[in-house]
Amino acid sequence: MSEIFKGLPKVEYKGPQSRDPLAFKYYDAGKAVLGKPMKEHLKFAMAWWHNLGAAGTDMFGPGTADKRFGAAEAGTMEHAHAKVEAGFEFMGKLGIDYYCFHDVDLVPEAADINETNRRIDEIADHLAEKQAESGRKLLWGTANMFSNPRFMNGAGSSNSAEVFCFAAAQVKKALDVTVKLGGRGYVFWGGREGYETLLNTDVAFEQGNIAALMKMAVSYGRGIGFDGDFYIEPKPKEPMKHQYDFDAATSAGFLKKYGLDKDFKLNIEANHATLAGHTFQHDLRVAAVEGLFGSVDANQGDMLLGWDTDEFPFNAYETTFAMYEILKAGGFTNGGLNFDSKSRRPSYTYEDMFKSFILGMDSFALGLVKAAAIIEDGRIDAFVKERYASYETTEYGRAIRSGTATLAGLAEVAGGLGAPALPGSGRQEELESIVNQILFG
Ligand code: XLS
Ligand code: CA
Ligand code: CA
Repeated sequence: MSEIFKGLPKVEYKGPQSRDPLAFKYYDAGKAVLGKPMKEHLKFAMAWWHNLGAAGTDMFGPGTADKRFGAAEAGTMEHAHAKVEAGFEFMGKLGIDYYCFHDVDLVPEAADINETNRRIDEIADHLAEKQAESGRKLLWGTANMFSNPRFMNGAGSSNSAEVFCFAAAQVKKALDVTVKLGGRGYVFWGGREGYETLLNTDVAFEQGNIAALMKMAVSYGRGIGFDGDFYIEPKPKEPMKHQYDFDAATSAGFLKKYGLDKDFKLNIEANHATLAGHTFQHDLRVAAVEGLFGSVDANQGDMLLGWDTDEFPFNAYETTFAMYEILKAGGFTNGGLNFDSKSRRPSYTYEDMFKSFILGMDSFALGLVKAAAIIEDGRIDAFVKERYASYETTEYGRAIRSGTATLAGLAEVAGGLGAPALPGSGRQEELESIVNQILFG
């Protein structure tokens, strides 16, 4: 197959002073940070759907980008194969080791699911060849159970048992392909697993059915040798008004309620966390605290827009705080940083695809370096430790922590303390100054 991204180079690291728009300024794959190469900390992945699929279609008009990659017509098997060639050339030129897909990003969906599955097998063989030839890998796979009209009321949460069967069939096939391609993760993003009105919805019934679908996936997946992680990817709204996997905390509660937390972790997406009214950092922290930190969909939203804009990460504060959480959580094992991000509609050229990833990868490399610097600096950690010191330095504090304290005993302590002491300054502004000093100093 001939070169698709003609004239676009293999992107190299040229350092922060470089003016070359097609070079990395911060991402230096082999450079060690906290004793490990950047590349291993970051484990970048390309989202098949946005990078090779999204051509810029929005509610007000058609696509602006030509993503046929040399195929005569979009939406054909010729196009599906061209996307494989384009995807691997792109990853090669950017130095990205992983990719993620939905079943129907890979192939055009046919009316009959048996034909769709045949097409998926054909493309999976092509992907396997390209993986073997390049050493690039699948990070995770998933099934799109939200686009086809049959999923209008959800997949696992559909009111129709027939639709549930189609969901099961798609999950089974997507797991087969994920295992065939050596993927280390399988994602359930809720899609339309939610509701518009309680007037027509049995919430307990629907949630029980989603859990049943997930249990079947675990049992089938483990049976065919999948030993990676299943993930729930939380999202609060869009497309449904109320989504069952609202945020990390809600999803953690769901997984624990249904006994799925041994097999599942969370895939935290930045833009979904902010749509839930949290920061990206908050949802990462909750995932880690719950023992469910797994993988990340890297992107960012727009504070002034209330929808899922999936922009390439640009905000260095956000990437720094995200990497701070990821480092503190022990880094990635099966997961990675999947750019579930798309270039803006007016950025429609092949060159823009390259520049979008350069921005995202540089933003995270910068975030990694700065997060490591915050940890090495130690002032923030030291302050957090000091802030809770009274639980170590007093007998009653230690009793509270060890679970031996009683209300009566603590009431007696309070009685002897007289006027309540103020808990010590939170020093937020000082800490924010430290972060700025580390970022820009
Ligand atoms: C949509 C989600 C989706 C998942 C995979 O908002 O981000 O793309 O990552 O189904
Ligand atoms: Ca996502
Ligand atoms: Ca999204």
